[in-house]
Amino acid sequence: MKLYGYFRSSASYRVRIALNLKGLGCETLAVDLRAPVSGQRTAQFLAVNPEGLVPVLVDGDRTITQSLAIIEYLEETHPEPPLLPRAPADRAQVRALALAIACDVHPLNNQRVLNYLRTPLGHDEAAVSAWYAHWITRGFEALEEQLRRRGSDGRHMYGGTVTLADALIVPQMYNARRFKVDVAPFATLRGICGHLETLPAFARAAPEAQREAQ
Ligand SMILES: N[C@@H](CCC(=O)N[C@@H](CS)C(=O)NCC(=O)O)C(=O)O
Repeated sequence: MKLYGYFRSSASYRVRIALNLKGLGCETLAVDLRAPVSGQRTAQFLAVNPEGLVPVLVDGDRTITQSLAIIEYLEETHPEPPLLPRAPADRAQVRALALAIACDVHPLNNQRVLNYLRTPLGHDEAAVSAWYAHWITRGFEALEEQLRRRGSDGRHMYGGTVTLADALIVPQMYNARRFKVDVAPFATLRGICGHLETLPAFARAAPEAQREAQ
């Protein structure tokens, strides 16, 4: 398998976590998202993914885009250890937590969205940072409340084992810290990430642990 990704891309980070949890080897094909390289906009990469987004997994003659589709593909092709609980109601809860991040927080703060706020909309860096912090804060407030209602174990987003939702929260927390969002109010999320980041599968997936970061 080959993974097109970028070391600081949180969507790529999610997939790296899932690959590590399942003990799967994967060749990394680095796509530098930084201007002026903007590798995601090259004709070569757009031929791989017309959306111009990473990650993309290539498995044999299959090309799979979208991090959650990739992780569910890995889950179905390599079921152990499971990243989704067995019971349908529990699976739905885990997916709901993951989708709250992947659909309702992350896309609003994607690089292309931030760039559009700057040009052509003309917002300055203070306004862009406020936008960024706003959507992470709203998302994290809702997640904290979900965890409070459900009674989190303080180490996982759902139940007592690592799930898909854990592979989503750690990269999102990384983004929040990187962009200096105040995460102090989110004690449960911080505690969960603090635990997960100590696990080898998560530590080896961290942006700083990637070759491009060296
Ligand atoms: N929903 C997509 C999001 C992918 C995505 O937004 N990737 C970002 C990096 S985290 C990207 O490639 N951004 C390039 C850009 O904004 O131009 C997924 O989950 O895979």
